[in-house]
Amino acid sequence: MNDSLDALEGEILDRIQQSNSETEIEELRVETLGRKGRLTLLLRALKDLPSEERPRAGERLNQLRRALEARLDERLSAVKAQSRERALKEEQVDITLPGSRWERGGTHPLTLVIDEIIDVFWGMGFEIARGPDIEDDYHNFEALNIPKDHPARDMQDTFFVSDGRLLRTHTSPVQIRTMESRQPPLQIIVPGAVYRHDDDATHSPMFHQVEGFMVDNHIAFSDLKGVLTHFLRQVFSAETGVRFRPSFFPFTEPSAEIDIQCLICGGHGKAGEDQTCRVCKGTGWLEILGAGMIDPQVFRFVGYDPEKVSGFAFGMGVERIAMLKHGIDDIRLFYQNDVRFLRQFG
Ligand code: FA5
Repeated sequence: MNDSLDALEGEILDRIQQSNSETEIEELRVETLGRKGRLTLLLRALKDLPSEERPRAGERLNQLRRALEARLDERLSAVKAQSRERALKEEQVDITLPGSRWERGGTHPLTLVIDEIIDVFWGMGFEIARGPDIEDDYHNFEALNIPKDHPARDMQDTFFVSDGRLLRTHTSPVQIRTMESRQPPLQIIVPGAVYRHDDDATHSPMFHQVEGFMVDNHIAFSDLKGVLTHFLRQVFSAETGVRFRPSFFPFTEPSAEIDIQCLICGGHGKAGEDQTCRVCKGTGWLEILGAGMIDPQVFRFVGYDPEKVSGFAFGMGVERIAMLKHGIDDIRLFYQNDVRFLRQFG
């Protein structure tokens, strides 16, 4: 019995010494001292020994149990200490390293330009109105004096949604919606997204417009010229060339398109020695605004008396203005979300 106990003691002590984790030590404790442990079974078998051998064997077994318990506890604390030390080393924080920077977001260049446009008109007493992106045919076309099957509809290649509704092709429907629900005097601007089936360096399928209109008793074309010239001088410089060109819109009469000198090529129409400027396509001018005196027919649609009220309206492309202000020659850059591009606008 003594020999086999010595062998057991040797084996268990060896294994305790080699164990390197808390689980291993716990498993060893159960295997040896647990309810069905090897030593526990031997202790239980004491009762089968002849009574004269029992005290000595009992003493030896108990001494072995205490010794094993002590070594298991000892090894357990050593393993715990080791793993704490390892964790401390691995998780050590180098407080001398520079902290990681928080990237700060910035306002999108188009939002900056819209805000600037709003500011200038706000200064002239205009209020802001908004309308739905998904419009009905009546507000986008009919009430703006563009009847069904009229060729003027081709000027704004339209995305249709379901039930005859469409993505608004301009911000002008908000003119109608506002006049339907309010009476003059009105002095409103409408910033917002619009949609057309267009896609090249200066045309985007989704772009932004700011519509503006003023309606009262004696509004004249000179008011339109005054307001727009002041606006363009504020947003660009007083020296930038501006021209009003006769044009046609079904909802204004007379109508004009307002061009600004191309700031990309300086109005020369050339990008290099012999390359044509791709923004103004060699003309030296870029159209940024459509405008005119609100057509009497539009006033009739909203229930105003065209004999009593008059007004002007205009609509500008925000992207075009942003491109000119910042010398950007491709409209698609605004939507590609390249942070190197966006960062330049702070
Ligand atoms: C209109 O949309 C009229 N509703 C503007 C208007 C309002 C005229 C009130 C009279 C009275 P037009 O289709 O020309 O007009 O567009 C206005 C401006 O939007 C253009 O001058 C141009 O700067 C910009 N624009 C037009 N199509 C695109 C496009 N696909 N991508 C970017 N900008 C565009």
